[in-house]
Amino acid sequence: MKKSLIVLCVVAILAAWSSCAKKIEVKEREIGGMKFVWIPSGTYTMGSPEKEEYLADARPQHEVTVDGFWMGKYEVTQKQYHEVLGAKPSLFKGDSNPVETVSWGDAVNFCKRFGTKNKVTARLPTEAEWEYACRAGTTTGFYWGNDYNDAKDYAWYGNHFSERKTYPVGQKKANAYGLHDIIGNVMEWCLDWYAVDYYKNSPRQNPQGPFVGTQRVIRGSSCKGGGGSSYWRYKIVPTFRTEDIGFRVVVAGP
Ligand SMILES: [Ca+2]
Repeated sequence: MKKSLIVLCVVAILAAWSSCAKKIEVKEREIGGMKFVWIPSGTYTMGSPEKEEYLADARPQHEVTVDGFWMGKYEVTQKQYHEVLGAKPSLFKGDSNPVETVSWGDAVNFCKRFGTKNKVTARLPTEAEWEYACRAGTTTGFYWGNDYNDAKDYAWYGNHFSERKTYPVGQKKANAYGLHDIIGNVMEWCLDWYAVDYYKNSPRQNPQGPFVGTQRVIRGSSCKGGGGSSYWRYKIVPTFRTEDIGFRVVVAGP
């Protein structure tokens, strides 16, 4: 009896220690009415494990180091987009819903205008920054673990809701860096050109993607589909606009 009590105590202490160890202090700031969280510099393993045979372009896994940066806590909303560019392009209307039906150029233009207006250097995240921020220290397929079914707590993604539309940002649980909807709701434009074999040649330090290309990288899956995992990647021509692609903003640190 005594023995099992001791074992129970040890298990409880270990569980408490492990949940503490995973906690990351979330540092926030607000710029021009947009909330940002600090993503600290670090090194991680980018890309898909070998077992995911269909994600050939997300292999091999490779070590990447990124500098710290501020990242939009939420996807850019329709209200924010309208305030900066005076346009309302989205199909699924709602001030707090993510803006969509925006091209890569529209997203870049927003970042430039937002940066000028608020006297900061604003841009889209690189693909390496995006995955690093999404993983938030995890090595599992999703930042909430490996179970696709747990998406219902964390993302507008998967089979836990029937209406295939966007939802107001921030309704689902954040990841450990404090980012909401980084998976699901809308897919997110990244800064990089896409190349199928880029991971074979990627530099280790702050990779910026290939120098040229015809398609840009999008990440994160959406309310309508996609691969879901932190390492899933997709590509699309930069002029394309559709109702489940939006973006979030990165601001240079510190
Ligand atoms: Ca998203």
